[in-house]
Amino acid sequence: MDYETSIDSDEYEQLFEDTSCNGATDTDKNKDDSDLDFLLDSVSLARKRLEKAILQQHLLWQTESSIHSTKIDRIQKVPGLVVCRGALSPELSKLYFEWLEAAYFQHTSHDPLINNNMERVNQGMYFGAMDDRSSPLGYLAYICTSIPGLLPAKLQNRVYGQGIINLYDSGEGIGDHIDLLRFDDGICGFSFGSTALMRMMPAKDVERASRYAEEIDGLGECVEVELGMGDLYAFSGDARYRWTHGFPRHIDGKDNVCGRRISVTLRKLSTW
Ligand SMILES: O=C(O)CCC(=O)C(=O)O
Repeated sequence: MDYETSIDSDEYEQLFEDTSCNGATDTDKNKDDSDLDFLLDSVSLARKRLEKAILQQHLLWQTESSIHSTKIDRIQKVPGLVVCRGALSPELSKLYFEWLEAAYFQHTSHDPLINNNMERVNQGMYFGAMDDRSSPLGYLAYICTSIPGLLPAKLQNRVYGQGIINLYDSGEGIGDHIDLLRFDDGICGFSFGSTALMRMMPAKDVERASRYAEEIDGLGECVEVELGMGDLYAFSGDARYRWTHGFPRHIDGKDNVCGRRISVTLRKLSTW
């Protein structure tokens, strides 16, 4: 099985269990089989479309070297925070969004309050070397290593080993936190779908902030950064270790995410 998808073995078993334990008829079983086929087909179709576009992008870059002239913004108030607007084209970003939705969140309702008695699946994980740039996550990692200045030189050429895929529907967010210290310096994130504001605050207690989201007090001024479709951000140094980041559910009484946002963050495990 493609281990980048979140269709885990429990889910497969559940599909088959339901038909064997409940006196299911052949018709029920055929329906479940066809649901499963449909699910797998839609994931592989979305992936094929994306991989084709990635290949075309590679060919384009070989001739235009545009990746090397990609512009980055350094957010002065947060040392080590860099944003690269439109790191991925709108077309490619759309294909990423469709593939991520199909592969990881196929059964997750757009309404966070509807869960069909199941735990809401809003996160997927990938472990393994992301060194194949023809694969969807490998290509994102390749971009992070290729844009000059995105990360300090010593962190630039690396193989990322962990990806987290987060889903946010309207009114959802993630508490202010610092990523676990077991991950190395240099964390990159891609934003797909709806625009959202990322909030960054200087952390009082780094150890605590890396364990307990939302239970920390910021030291002072917070910095908000808008992230849209295809944008890439990177944290190193202070931005990684001394500032928290989070996506508040609401800002000025309004939903921060309106619609659906999916992010992919890439990390490398620390070697200590
Ligand atoms: O959604 C994002 O861009 C950030 C996700 C995040 O903070 C995390 O996975 O730790």
